[in-house]
Amino acid sequence: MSRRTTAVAAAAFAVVAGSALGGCSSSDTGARLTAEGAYVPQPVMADMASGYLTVQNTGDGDDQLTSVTSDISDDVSMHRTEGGTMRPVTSLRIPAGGELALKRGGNHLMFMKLKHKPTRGEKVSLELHFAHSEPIKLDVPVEATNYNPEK
Ligand SMILES: [Cu+2]
Repeated sequence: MSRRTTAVAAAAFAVVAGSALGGCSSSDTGARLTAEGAYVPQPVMADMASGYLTVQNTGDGDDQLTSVTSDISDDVSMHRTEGGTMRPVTSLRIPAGGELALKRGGNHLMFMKLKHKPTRGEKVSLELHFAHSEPIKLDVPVEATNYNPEK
């Protein structure tokens, strides 16, 4: 009896874990999203960190990143960088057949009021929420402070 319950629970967990590993999500509006290359540089300050990632949309419908939640902060915002200044926005577009790139010097995530300062080698959990697609959960590595995969 209890053995059977355990097997059912394990199967259910495998399904959840499988979808989380893929980092993929689709919607009834035609968006097909994949999140990749996510990282958080080890922050210099104790109360604030940034985050970067790319969301690909291989579908034929647009979507929007509308919010991000995390285990290290209850206050995660999306920032758009224009002309050297950054400002918070309520959504970022992910065009059909295109991508939303959050990278150094450009649009990015900001984690405010950190519950603890993440250090290199640690993983930060992120959940991306979209206007149309199901959320994508990610375990994001904390990299060196100056890490930049673009260089
Ligand atoms: Cu910012």
